[in-house]
Amino acid sequence: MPKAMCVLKGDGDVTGVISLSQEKGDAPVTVTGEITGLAAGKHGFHVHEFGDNSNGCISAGAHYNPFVKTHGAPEDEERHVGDLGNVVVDNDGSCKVNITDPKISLTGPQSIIGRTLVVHADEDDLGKGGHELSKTTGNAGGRLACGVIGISNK
Ligand SMILES: [Cu+2]
Ligand SMILES: [Zn+2]
Repeated sequence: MPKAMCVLKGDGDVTGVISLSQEKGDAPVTVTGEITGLAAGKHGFHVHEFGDNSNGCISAGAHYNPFVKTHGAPEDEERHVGDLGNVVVDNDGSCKVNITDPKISLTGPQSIIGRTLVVHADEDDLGKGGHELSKTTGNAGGRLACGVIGISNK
């Protein structure tokens, strides 16, 4: 089964290790792992278009959006493929990621391998916040850490 890994790093103290797996090409992808260094609360978590971190997380471009949709929640039909919603950080600072998503894939022409996972400073409003950025980024703020999604040997 296809498996992938992503190590999140940024300019600050935020780091993370994320594993991704998929039973077969059209099955949902399971995204699990742990992120440290984030403030308590919700933080936007997305697949961005490019596997380029040459100028930091900003080089990863916009949310991965091969079907030219508007930004939304993971459960919405109208969403970017890369829209994974928010990760939640407990009051003690721990953040366990456990997402199962039907729209991302690790195989085929819309595979996310070679693209970038980004965790943001602020909560993703899932397109519903009424801010001018809600329909493109969820107004999730700066990019605290990111990493290119690569093929895993585990
Ligand atoms: Cu993002
Ligand atoms: Zn989006």
